[in-house]
Amino acid sequence: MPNTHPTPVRLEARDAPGQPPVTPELVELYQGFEEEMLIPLWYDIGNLMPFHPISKAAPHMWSWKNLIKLAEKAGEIVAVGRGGERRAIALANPTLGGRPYATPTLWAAIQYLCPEEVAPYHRHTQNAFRFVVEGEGVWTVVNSDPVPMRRGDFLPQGGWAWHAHQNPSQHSMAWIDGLDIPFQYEVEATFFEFGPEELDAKETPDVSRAEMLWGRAGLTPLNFVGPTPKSPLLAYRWEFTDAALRDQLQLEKAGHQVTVEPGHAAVRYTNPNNGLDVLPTIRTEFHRIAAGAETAPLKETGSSVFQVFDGTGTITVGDSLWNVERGDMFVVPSWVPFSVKSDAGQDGSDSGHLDLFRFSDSPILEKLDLARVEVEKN
Ligand code: GTQ
Ligand code: FE2
Repeated sequence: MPNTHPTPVRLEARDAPGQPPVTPELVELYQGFEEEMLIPLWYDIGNLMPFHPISKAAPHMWSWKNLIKLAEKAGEIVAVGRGGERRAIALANPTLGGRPYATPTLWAAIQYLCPEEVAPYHRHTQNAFRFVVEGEGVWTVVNSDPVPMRRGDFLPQGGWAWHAHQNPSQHSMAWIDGLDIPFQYEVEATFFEFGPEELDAKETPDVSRAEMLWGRAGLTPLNFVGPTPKSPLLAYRWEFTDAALRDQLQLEKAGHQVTVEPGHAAVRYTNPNNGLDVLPTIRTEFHRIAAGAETAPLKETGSSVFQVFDGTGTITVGDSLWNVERGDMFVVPSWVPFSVKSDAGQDGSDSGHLDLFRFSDSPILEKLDLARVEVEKN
């Protein structure tokens, strides 16, 4: 949390390279700066204007086995309802000051809902999404439109939409949330409102109204209120994502260059009404690395969070190396080289690719002309 008490300026005249000689006049000058709340550029600007980004965030991995165990325990002993709002447990990056920040801009959490529970309506300026790595039975309700959630589904919820979650089923369900909470907090642009305690839509249809209107690629309903900077499509179903990736790899095998690199198929979730990212601040993608394939080490400005959807492999982020399996989540900080290797399929077959869900703050960097990518030279 930022210090809301005034912090005095402290300037120590010191004998160091690039610093003026320490004289009584300099000491007096620095006292004047302190009294007037001034800091000269030459004093200590090094880490404010580095030659390249040096992230405060650490590469870090959270194992799903541990996350789900603790979420289940929270389900037993922590109620969900007005005030706390959500049984969401945030990933706290170890070098971000004990705050619930996965990266300097992104919130990532595991959320858990027990049978017959309802997480009540609220809305906020923060953009959000859900991604389901296992289970089903919860409907997320967005502006009165109930949207069922199942394994592999991606469900965006743009800022300021009313949303609640209900679990009419007889089993508990977990999923992950991604939001731009840290970003909006740092730029001080957040608003929040409680909604009604009772859900207006109690029905649990198989298909959301959003999918009925927007769920067919290339077909835009003529009678809609636009523009829609946040995606009006509220669910991107696993069957489509899976088929798109399968077909990319199949076309590649047939000799067509359609993948981002050999053995690496990928799709971005986009807003069907403008072709841009589903949310104005958060990019979301799904990557499939064929068995035995490896990605080129990349450095990018901005930060990402990944969740392993399926398969096993090795992740390298800077000096960190992790063996990952289903559900595991990890952080790639800004300008830290990142690469993935998918484990070879059993007995050399090409089954058993590594499937990765990814979200990042790239739309923010792109809008501000700050996006840079570099292939890491070995
Ligand atoms: O489900 O509405 O992880 O408002 C954090 C804030 C989830 C939600 C989070 C939220 C929600
Ligand atoms: Fe929310």
